[in-house]
Amino acid sequence: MRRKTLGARASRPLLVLTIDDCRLPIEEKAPGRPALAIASRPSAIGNQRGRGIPTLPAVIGVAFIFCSACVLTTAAPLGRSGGGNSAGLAIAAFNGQRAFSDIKHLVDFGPRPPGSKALADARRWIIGQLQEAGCEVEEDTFTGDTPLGPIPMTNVIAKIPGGSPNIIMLAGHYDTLRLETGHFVGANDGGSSAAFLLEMARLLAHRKNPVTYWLVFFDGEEALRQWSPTDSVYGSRHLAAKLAADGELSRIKAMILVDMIGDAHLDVYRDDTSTAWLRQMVIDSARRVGLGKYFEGPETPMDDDHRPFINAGVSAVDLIDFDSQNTFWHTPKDTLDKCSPQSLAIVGRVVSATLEELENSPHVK
Ligand code: 1BN
Ligand code: ZN
Repeated sequence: MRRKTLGARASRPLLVLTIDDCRLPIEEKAPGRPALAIASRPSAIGNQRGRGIPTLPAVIGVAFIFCSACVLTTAAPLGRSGGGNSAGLAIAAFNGQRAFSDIKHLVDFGPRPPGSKALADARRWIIGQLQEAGCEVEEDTFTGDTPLGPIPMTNVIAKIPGGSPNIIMLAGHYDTLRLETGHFVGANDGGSSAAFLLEMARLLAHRKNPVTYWLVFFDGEEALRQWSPTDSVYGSRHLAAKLAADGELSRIKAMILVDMIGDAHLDVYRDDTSTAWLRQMVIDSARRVGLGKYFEGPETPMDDDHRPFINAGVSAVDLIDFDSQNTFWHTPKDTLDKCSPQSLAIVGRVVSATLEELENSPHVK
């Protein structure tokens, strides 16, 4: 299995400027790695108080800095509104550091298997974050019929209205594996997907979206005893069946599932069970923004929360980095140090570019 470090793969320097709100980004640096990810905070320029009438050199200087920043914004791959679409509805820069902090918050709840108090606490926190971002939130509670008996489970759905009733669904799981032999906190497996969705919710909730977005946090992705078609993906099986029964499933025009995308050694697999056109759109978008090399992992079939939706006829893609199977996957070593803000930012950038493309595609319009 290929293992590559981000440092070796980072080819272009980061500079992102969001002109509309005049925020300059800060660079995120993990020890020993070049900066690659995206973050933002208020510009020092914007915060300076004027004192009297500015001199001509000062005016020229400010104009020069502004123009330089505009040029760099256009040139920097991570800073572009990558869709290349005509709508011009760029999604704001994904803050990898904030998503990484969210993983830490989730890990601090401890092991979060279905039905546990820790998962209920984590869910309350997730819902609070979504509401703070301005999202309308629904809890989809059901009973999972598991080999360990009936277990109460709850999917969390943030619904963000848009110009069209057609839905793009972003999804991931927030439960963690029930590991009886050790302390499993699932920083990457369960933590990174939930943290990723929270950050995307913040970005999409503050945008005028041309379509409706649903961000779905699945419960019960993990097997309770042994992964099988019936002992796995409880939350997504329940939701797909419920939406089909309610006649709402046909509104979902595309589903992007993320799983284990916080891995510091990012290598997203090309899942063979994903819908071909959608998987290709993600890869093309990644290449367009200069991040294609992170999405060229092994081509292999993956079983995950997209399965019930694929089976029901929904176009879906699973963005999953399964390289961790060789090292820390489903072991107590799945801790925060295995994740990085850079990986989250890369996936955030690529998913954002894909969304901008999707919104203008005949598949969704
Ligand atoms: C993802 C995270 N999965 C479990 N935890 C699904 C999966 C199952 C991935 C088997 C690979 C193999
Ligand atoms: Zn798992």
